[in-house]
Amino acid sequence: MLTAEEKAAVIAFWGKVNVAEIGAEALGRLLVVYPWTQRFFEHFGDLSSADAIMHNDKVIAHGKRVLDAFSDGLKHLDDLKSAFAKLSELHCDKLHVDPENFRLLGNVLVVVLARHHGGEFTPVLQADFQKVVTGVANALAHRYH
Ligand code: HEG
Repeated sequence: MLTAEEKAAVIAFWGKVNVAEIGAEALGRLLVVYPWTQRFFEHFGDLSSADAIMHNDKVIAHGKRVLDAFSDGLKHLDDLKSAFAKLSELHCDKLHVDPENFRLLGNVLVVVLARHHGGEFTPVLQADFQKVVTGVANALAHRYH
């Protein structure tokens, strides 16, 4: 998927990312920009406006949780399918999340990283990172049946 140099560049960049902040913003923006994704989070309380979503404590906490799991996955870039097998089963069997949503979140994540990291998130790095989010989305969808 990526050469050794590309993987090293992605991981070095990721080391500078504030996972809690970026996770909260990415999940919040997913819910704002693609409002139908809110149906999975009705038990999170007030999602009635962009402001309510972006300041919702449960959204903020869950965004961190999701991105922590994503970070763990970056340690297994050669075997994302195994790394995300358990989470794939959970999202399929228990959470019933349509896997298309993994792709949407990956794309939102790239946008949020570009906003926060600007010049440092070079087009080359962005292209490599796009491959990573696609790989993670495919891995999370892999155990669906
Ligand atoms: Mg999912 C729970 C990871 C995308 C909806 N998600 C979780 C959990 C993790 C996780 C680690 C907790 C699992 C547990 O309870 O053991 N999620 C995860 C990753 C990604 C992702 C790594 C993509 C990179 N999730 C995702 C998307 C949606 C979604 C796109 C829906 C639009 N996740 C979802 C829901 C829960 C989790 C509804 C349960 C939340 C709760 O009730 O606390």
